[in-house]
Amino acid sequence: MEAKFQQHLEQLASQIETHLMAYVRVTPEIQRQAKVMEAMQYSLEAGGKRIRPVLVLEFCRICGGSQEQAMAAACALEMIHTFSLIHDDLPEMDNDDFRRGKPSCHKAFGADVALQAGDAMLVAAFAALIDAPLLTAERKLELLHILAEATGAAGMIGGQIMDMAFERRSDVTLEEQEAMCMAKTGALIRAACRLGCTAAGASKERTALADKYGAKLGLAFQIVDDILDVTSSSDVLGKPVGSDAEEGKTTFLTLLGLKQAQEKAADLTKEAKALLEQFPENAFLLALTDELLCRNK
Ligand code: GRG
Repeated sequence: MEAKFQQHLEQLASQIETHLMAYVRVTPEIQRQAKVMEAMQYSLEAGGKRIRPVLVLEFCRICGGSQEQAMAAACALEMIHTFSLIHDDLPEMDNDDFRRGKPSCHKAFGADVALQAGDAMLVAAFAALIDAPLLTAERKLELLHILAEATGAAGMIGGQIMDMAFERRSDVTLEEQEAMCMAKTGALIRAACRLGCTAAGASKERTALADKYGAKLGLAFQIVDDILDVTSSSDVLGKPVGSDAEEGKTTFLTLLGLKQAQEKAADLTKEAKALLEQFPENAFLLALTDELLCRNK
């Protein structure tokens, strides 16, 4: 199972990467914007686990859809995620010099280009869906709605705004921390599951189940992210570690301690897997859910 799982994961990631690079190809019409395009390519090809697009493709598959139907949504979501990482690393935000094992976008290209590359990536994500092959206009509209809601002030960006406000406070409660992480990290992971189901034309009930799974996985994912910031190394993670503690940030670790945080992530993983039981051909997603709990980066 382990080897088969790894092989399938690598195959999906490689297909996603091929499609992603096609969206940022420099064509003769955009020669003058080559620097920004280069920065977009740099951040997109820097690697990363590709969890969100893999979830899109897999939920589409287990809901009876094809990879071609879901690929544009998968790439669009990874572009939104990459935009958020580029902007998150900027000096005005987290000011991180490394990402995915390489100098962050602004370190390689300057803050002005990185800002524009992030903006252009955000727009390219929506354009990818608008131009998606094989989907009806109605289905594209549903997908665009999911993507917009998950990205905006009610989703990831809203979570980032909450996170920044929490940095000025030392009395953040567990409930508030969960709400912030559900938006900042959970929104895109939930969207991944919903995008996959919607691309396949799954029922509302099925899509709602996938959304519930995504909510649990998203929270578990962020708890593990907080844990790794303390227990891992920058070599393994490809980005600085210990920054949360350095900045005195509230995290699941400061609120719960290591043991309880690990237990909470394990409980959420178990609940997420129970929801997956209601889907056919779920072996890969079950293994992925476990893998994300035990990951080292
Ligand atoms: C200007 C308010 C404002 C917002 C801009 C910066 C931003 C948008 C949002 C920040 C969102 C963010 C960086 C969330 C972190 C989520 C997270 C756990 C990221 C790491 O995801 P992985 O582990 O990364 O999947 P890889 O590199 O593997 O893709």
